Amino acid sequence: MSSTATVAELNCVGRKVILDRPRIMGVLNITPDSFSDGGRWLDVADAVRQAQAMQDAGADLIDIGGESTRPGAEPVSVHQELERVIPVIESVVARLRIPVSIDTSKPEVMRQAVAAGAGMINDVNALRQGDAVAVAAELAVPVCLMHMQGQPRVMQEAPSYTDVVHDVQGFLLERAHHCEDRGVARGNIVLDPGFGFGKTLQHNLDLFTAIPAMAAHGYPLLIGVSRKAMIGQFTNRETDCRVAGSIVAAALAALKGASILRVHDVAETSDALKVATALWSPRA
Ligand code: 7PM
Repeated sequence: MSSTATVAELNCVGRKVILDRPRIMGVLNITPDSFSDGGRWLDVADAVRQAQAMQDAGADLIDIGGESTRPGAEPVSVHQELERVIPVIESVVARLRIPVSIDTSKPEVMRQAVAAGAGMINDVNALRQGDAVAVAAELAVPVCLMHMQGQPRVMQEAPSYTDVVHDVQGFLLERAHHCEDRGVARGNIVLDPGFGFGKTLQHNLDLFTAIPAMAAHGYPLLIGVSRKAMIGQFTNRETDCRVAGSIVAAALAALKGASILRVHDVAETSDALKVATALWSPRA
């Protein structure tokens, strides 16, 4: 008997991400410091090299962001953000075969990034800024709606929930339905509980446990735990030494039903996912 179950896929302006197995989104941060006078061309070339290395290492998507969402970070202007990301998106899209997602909350950046070739929107603010929902509907690209309590500058001060899983799930489903009502295709919506965004360690643990329940709503789930504080809380290691902890967390998230893992260490995560999926339900 042949299986007839259809596999979900994201169509990122023609570049497809087939969700038949856990997929990897590689993080490419365009840092402000790198934009000193005269260094611009070199910075773009370096970003493209990093993106190419991630594709070679097994990335299925590259997430490009120019606005720091780090707890305590200061906001960045539309102009600054565009100046950072647009040249990189153009070069990366021209040279790589995998799609690029734009990590932004600003509707104008979404527009210009997609015009420059980006095929997906990753918004930690779940399209709550200005006319972001209308823009996403018009651009008709996949969009990741992430949950965040508070704003980056203050979100880790006193995270509080009645029932974190219930609250986060309720928020994400409400946003998804709101977006669908305004013209975003259901098949273009990806959900993300937003690990570390206004969450204590216990909140993160409760959400991690609930990955199967959250994945059961039918929207692909994106999970980002790479190098985050939670990994440091278990291992007592600084950001740069959280690779092993991060790949274990990514593999477990995948086994629990996550569709896309947002990671910094693509090669290691790629191996981990291959081994984890092979050994979890062996076919031979
Ligand atoms: C410092 C602390 C710098 C934390 C950057 C971060 C997510 C995201 C980020 C996520 C989605 C990071 C975060 N995290 N987008 N953007 N999901 N969809 O660790 O978990 O990269 S920024």
